[in-house]
Amino acid sequence: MLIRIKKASEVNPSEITSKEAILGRRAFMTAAAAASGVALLPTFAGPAFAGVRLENVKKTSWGEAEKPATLEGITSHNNFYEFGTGKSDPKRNAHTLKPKPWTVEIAGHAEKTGTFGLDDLIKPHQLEERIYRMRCVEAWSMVIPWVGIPLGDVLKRFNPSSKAKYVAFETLVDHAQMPMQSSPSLPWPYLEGLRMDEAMHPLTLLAVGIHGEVMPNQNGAPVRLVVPWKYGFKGIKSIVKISFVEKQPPATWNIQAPREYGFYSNVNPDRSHPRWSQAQERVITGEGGLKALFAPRAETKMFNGYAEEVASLYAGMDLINNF
Ligand SMILES: Nc1nc2c(c(=O)[nH]1)N[C@H]1C(S)=C(S)[C@@H](COP(=O)(O)O)O[C@H]1N2
Ligand SMILES: [Mo]
Repeated sequence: MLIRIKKASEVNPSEITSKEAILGRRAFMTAAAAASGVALLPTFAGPAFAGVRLENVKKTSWGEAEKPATLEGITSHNNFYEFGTGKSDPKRNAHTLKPKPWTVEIAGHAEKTGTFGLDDLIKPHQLEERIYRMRCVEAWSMVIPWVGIPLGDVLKRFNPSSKAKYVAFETLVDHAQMPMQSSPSLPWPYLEGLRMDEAMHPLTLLAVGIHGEVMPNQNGAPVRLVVPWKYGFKGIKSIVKISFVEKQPPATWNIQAPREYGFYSNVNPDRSHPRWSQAQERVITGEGGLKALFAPRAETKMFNGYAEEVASLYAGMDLINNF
């Protein structure tokens, strides 16, 4: 059966509910309930909803003065090595990812742990929009209107113990859904980590949408991390596990090339990458061509412009050596 998905602008909320009922809810409930024993409603996780608006997203003042890149731009120039190493590979290949049903395991030093359906971790009514400038380590940037919730709001419900000094994240491993995991371009799963205070910082998000729509597969559906003062590779996609850990956890690019990519990865125009300067960036808007090469140049700011919010996290630290 072919089901035509309407453009977001054509869909009204009552239709979304009935689409859920028809397309996914029963199958999802069965699978998710079997996996976790919890009743779950798939409100934003799933390919059936690609291009469908998220409802009742609270607007915030974050980035209200910025002009976001187009959805076309944000979904056409990606890094997601599970779908290939080229910027246009994820758009072409990520259709094999099945973001529904989706569960996330919460593990480690916390009072409560277990496996949870995504809609149990992030309630649709909690969603807010925040427009953040995002800076890739490859010296390009984009302004992205994320939909999500602060990561800390999710984490604190599990009552992490005093042993939880860091938070570790893992992406799905599934060679059928992520065919390029058969290639050794990176060690799998993709791993990332944050210090506990970074994870709990109110700027840090778990995002489930972009431009008011469910997260496109190539951007890390159904749930990915967003840390706007760090280089883009900290923003791990398609997360299946979050662990409270005592020691600094492994992070993929740091393992892969420790001289080039540190654990902190804070945006820092004064700390060059060994092979290129980080002082400037190409601002990709998605208008007038998607290629970073033709995008206008801007000066990169310390902590990607979020110094006022986050500099205190690193007071007294040498940010050249702790890069
Ligand atoms: N699992 C996974 N997460 C990932 C990556 C990846 O290859 N695999 N690439 C990272 C890099 S280098 C960047 S710049 C951002 C890009 O996010 P975007 O494509 O949504 O702009 O995702 C990050 N998260
Ligand atoms: Mo990146």
